[in-house]
Amino acid sequence: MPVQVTTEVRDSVAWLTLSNPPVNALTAPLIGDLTTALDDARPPAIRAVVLRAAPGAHVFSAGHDVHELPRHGRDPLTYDDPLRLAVRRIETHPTPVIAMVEGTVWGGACELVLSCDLVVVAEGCTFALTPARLGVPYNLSGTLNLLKVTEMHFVKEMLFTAQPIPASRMAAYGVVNRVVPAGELEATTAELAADIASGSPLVHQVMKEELRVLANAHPMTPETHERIQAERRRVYDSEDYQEGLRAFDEKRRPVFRGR
Ligand code: YXS
Repeated sequence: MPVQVTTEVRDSVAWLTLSNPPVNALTAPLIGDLTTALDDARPPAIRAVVLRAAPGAHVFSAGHDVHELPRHGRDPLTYDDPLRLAVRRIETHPTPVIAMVEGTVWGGACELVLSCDLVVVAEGCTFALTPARLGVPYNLSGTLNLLKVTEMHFVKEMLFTAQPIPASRMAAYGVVNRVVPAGELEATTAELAADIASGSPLVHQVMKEELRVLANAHPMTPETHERIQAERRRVYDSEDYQEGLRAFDEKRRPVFRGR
């Protein structure tokens, strides 16, 4: 199987390109290749990482590979799920990771992009959080990751409507750092990466970890966690969950009946 994440190193910046045509679905093999590429992109040799799709991509990533979602009675987003592994791997990577985005971003790929440390997008880019369209009970660390980067009402609009949100609104809510014309995307990202690469990698590593632990500092009792997990189980055990997956396979809009 061809490698689904390729790496090019330029001036101590590692450029990682997602390469799983036609829509960069986040399959387990792709996440494995992403992890390997990140393992090879460590300081002090590498001072910054850029995560991108192929130049001119219409779809940055269609999110979790729907065909890999469990069909019967299993949590689709467990701790060891490929998407969860990828998000944590980016969050704990010892150098800053910049997401350079063109095209459309869907589902769990939105969280993957937003788990990066900076986000630079091309005009025309959109982000769509789709669990409600697929019947998937998103998980606690995933919804927390969204809350960490923007305001509650905006998170709820994205999650409850599951509609593509334009780059301009993502920037207005502070979710992305830069919105630039597509022709300037790579140069803008390269300039940001160069600025980062000229800084102290030791300081970057400790400040990134400080920000991660502070942002994740949310007390929750074991009983509360168990209650939420029980509520999530009712969703992934539901007929609606089956309907969401069936509708995707049949390329039609789902009809959710709330059971
Ligand atoms: O029919 P073929 O075999 O040609 O395959 C089609 C699609 O089925 C396939 N494909 C995917 N396969 C696995 N996982 C996916 N997420 C996925 N998305 C698409 O790719 C082939 C080309 O798709 P097609 O014909 O629709 O291309 P298009 O250019 O017209 O449209 C591209 C998209 C991305 C707009 C469209 O494919 C789409 O809306 N895909 C679903 C996006 C989405 O809902 N992703 C969320 C996945 S679930 C997830 O990330 C989390 C678990 S959650 O749901 O909780 O957020």
